[in-house]
Amino acid sequence: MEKKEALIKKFKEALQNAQRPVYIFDGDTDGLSSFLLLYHFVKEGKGIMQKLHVTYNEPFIDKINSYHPDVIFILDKPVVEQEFIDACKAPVFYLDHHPVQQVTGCTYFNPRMFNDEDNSCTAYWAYELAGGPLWIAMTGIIGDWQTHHLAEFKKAYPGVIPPSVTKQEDIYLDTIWGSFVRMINFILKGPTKDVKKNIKIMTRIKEASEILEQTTSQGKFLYRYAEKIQVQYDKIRRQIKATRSPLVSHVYQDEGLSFTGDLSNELLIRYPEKTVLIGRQKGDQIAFSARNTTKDLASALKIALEGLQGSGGGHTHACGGSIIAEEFPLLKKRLSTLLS
Ligand SMILES: [Mn+2]
Repeated sequence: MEKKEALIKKFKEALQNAQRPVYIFDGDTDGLSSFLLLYHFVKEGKGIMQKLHVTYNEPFIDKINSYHPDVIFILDKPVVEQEFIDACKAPVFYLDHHPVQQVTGCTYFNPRMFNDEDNSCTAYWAYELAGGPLWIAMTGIIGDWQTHHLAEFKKAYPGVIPPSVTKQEDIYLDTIWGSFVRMINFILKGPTKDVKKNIKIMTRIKEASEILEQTTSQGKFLYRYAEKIQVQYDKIRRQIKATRSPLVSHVYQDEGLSFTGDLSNELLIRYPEKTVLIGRQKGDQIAFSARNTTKDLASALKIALEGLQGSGGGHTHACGGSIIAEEFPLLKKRLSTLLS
């Protein structure tokens, strides 16, 4: 295996030589920030946000190859299909921090290859490569639940995070910077056409204050967009109350916006001792996500789903699945018993 420094050097060279890159990035703040950092460095190229795994499919590959990129950067994607990499006609540089993938035919950097404990987010590495701007890096870092460069950031941007606040959870929920990160997360939601436009505008934003204080028309536009999404998020959020049950749970109707991850994040911070169960209903199916911090959720879910028309699984403290709507209350009841 190549040395870490040698790999970083290869990425830096690729970035310096890039003339017409394509960037494929994950559909969250870490992915977006990583893209923006690289884009600010190269000042050229085409960004493509991808919410799902990067898999081989012809229209997608055609879209990329027909742009005639000289290099392809894949950022913050947990899974990239080998077939996809093989079909790319330009060198692929894959930067990520999720569990290590077995991929060939590309230059792959993942901090976990060198230290399994190191899951420093993609924006952190993109900042290492591109060197700035720091506020963009901090959007991805805080958005990805990390605190790299915090002291430096507080100094460079006084006021957005009070000096005494150091925990990620507190930053996320109770500071100006936390609300900024959530705003950026919200501009990635909605119809594809709108999201594309928002991303394009983001490439033109020079300072966070343009958005936070609405000092430019572009900043104002993004602020207002985020505000509209926020209203819908709050409408759902307000309906959720914790009871004595070990579960905090809620089902909302799918209206084209997915808030499952955001709701789980916020609720888990507010109720760290509980298991958070969020469902998104579409027709007679409910797609759900469950998270907690201490109890073995994966085992409980497996038992709770027995005999039900649903499926699910995942990690010890983070699971997902789907079930027919009429059986959701039963699933809830069982989980509540198993996790109490
Ligand atoms: Mn990430």
